[in-house]
Amino acid sequence: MKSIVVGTAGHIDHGKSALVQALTGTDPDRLKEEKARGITIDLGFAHQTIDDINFAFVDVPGHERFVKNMLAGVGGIDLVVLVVAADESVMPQTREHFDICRLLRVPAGFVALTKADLADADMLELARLEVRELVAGSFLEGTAIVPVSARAGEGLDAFRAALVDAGRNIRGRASHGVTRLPIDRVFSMKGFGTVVTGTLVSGRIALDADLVVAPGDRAVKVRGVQVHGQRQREAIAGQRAAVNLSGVEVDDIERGQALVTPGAFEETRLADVVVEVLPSAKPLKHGARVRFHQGTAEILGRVALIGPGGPDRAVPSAAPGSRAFARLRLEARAVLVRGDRYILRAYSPPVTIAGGLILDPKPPRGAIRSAAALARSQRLDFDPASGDVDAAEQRAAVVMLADAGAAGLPLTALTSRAGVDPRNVQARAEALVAAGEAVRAADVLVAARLYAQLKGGIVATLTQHHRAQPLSEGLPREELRDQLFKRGHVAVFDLALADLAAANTIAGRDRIALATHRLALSPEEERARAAIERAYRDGGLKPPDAASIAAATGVAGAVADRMLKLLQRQKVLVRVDVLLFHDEALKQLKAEVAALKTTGGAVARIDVATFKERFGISRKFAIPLLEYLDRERVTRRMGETRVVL
Ligand SMILES: Nc1nc2c(ncn2[C@@H]2O[C@H](COP(=O)(O)OP(=O)(O)O)[C@@H](O)[C@H]2O)c(=O)[nH]1
Ligand SMILES: [Mg+2]
Repeated sequence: MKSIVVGTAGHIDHGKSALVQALTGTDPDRLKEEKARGITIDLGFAHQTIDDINFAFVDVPGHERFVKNMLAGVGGIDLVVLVVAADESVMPQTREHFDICRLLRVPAGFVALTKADLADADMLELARLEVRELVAGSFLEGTAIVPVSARAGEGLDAFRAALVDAGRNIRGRASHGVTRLPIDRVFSMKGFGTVVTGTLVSGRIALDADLVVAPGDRAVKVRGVQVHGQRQREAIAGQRAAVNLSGVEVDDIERGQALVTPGAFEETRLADVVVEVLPSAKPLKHGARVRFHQGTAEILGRVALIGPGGPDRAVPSAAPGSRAFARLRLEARAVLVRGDRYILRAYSPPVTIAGGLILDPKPPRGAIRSAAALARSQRLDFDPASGDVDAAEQRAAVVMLADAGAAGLPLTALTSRAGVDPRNVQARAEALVAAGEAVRAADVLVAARLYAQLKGGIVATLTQHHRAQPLSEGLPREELRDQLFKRGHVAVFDLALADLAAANTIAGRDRIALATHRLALSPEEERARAAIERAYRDGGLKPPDAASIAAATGVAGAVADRMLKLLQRQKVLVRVDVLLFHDEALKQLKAEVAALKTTGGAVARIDVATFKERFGISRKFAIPLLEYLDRERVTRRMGETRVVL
């Protein structure tokens, strides 16, 4: 069965609650104080099935002091009934509630002319005219205006028909997306514990699901789900649900938080937005303190206008009726994603002044009074109702890639920040790569331009290094990273090296060099290198002393030192303890010792004395070499002897 959430809207005492009660039989005014004072203070709830549609009613207070409660209820509605009393016609909160519905882009609705029993034909006609004037050019233009009397019970059939009519045209909400239920009530139920209620604006909530209450990222488990007072296995988007939670106390949750899929939203105090200033409001000044409403939350914050501004020194402002880009700086964290709509009310008096669309819930800190910042906002701008959503999503991802720089944009941020449906994340990443905008390394994306710069930087740095130090075989990998990509994502750096190696541009693992790099030795160095290498090769297991190699080979001391280091870096000479051996001598030794094992098949043992004798070397060489063989796992020491492995 289709579920539709209907919100009432309209001035106080215009008969909203009476209408809901006449339709559903439930009095939505549930607080003692509401009964005593005869007014709605907080949200009221009731439900009714008409034809084959489930209507969940969210009844809101009309009093100007309780607009914040009205806002907590209107966020998730599919359809609004704008209630106008026929005897009073359009009043201030009729306008304010209507403005709010427009700014939030409530998708559908119609008008109820209530208290029809108190109005004669002329009054009714006047009210109709005023309503038509109010809704001209809006989503309610041309919709039904239904006279009703809750008291006399007249017009209710026509009202139900209008409700079903409007309901049929409403598209369902996305129940496959991420779960999000802005919490509007929290209470404790005997035998159950913590229960939260709200309108499930997207996704589903199933029994035993693991979700989080955010802001605060508190992990909870779903112990029970009720929809319209009935236990269910799950609630789906577009339904009002009561959810029994374990893992959290009533005192730890409040209205304004949301029950969401872990990691799917940004908890943020900064958001770049489109702001639409109401024509009836004062100019919205840069720096203005405001009340930010989104979902069921109300958070104080300030508006900073984005863009270079005019040449004058006056505080910039957004004119009434205009559309501008702004950065909201909130005083507490909000749970936001790109595409969310919100309302701004003035700090004092708290009247509705503007609303708009979240473009980026996690913008990079930095200057916003610039032409570049304005251009960035323009690239992020979009209309969720247009057909351009796919292109807009791609554009936004490109901006966010540029923001992310070398650190890269994690794939998860495509959902939490750019609002990409989790099922489309891989496709979006592929589209960015295919368009030449991004390069993917493990689970991060990096801007293609920056990646090209990194590769260019690696080649340039190595070129310079080889020029400055022709005897070096290259730069240690970590040093290269420190120089070029210190704050960058390591997977991106690794990918750049792998790409360059695959293209045969660079070579090496621990030390990176250009593939074309050849050691450039002077003829003198070449001779010295050859002489030293020969001396060690000839020395075999009784190599010369490094300190006297210069004298022994007739090479100048400084040159000999350089060549000794070079031969070690090239792994021609290998350091064992304080001695240097030619690599070939060691390889041959290992082979010969290992071969002992195969003669006879029995366990081969070797001790210092036989080792010295066999290889004709003194203790000075024998001990470090035997320990070397142990380290190389050719032998294992057992007391005074060694076993060949
Ligand atoms: N005569 C008449 N009075 C009504 C009708 N509907 C509501 N009222 C009265 O108008 C007052 C305000 O109604 P209520 O539903 O609380 O208004 P709300 O503030 O918009 O929710 C109450 O005293 C109701 O009894 C109606 O159809 N006819
Ligand atoms: Mg009421």
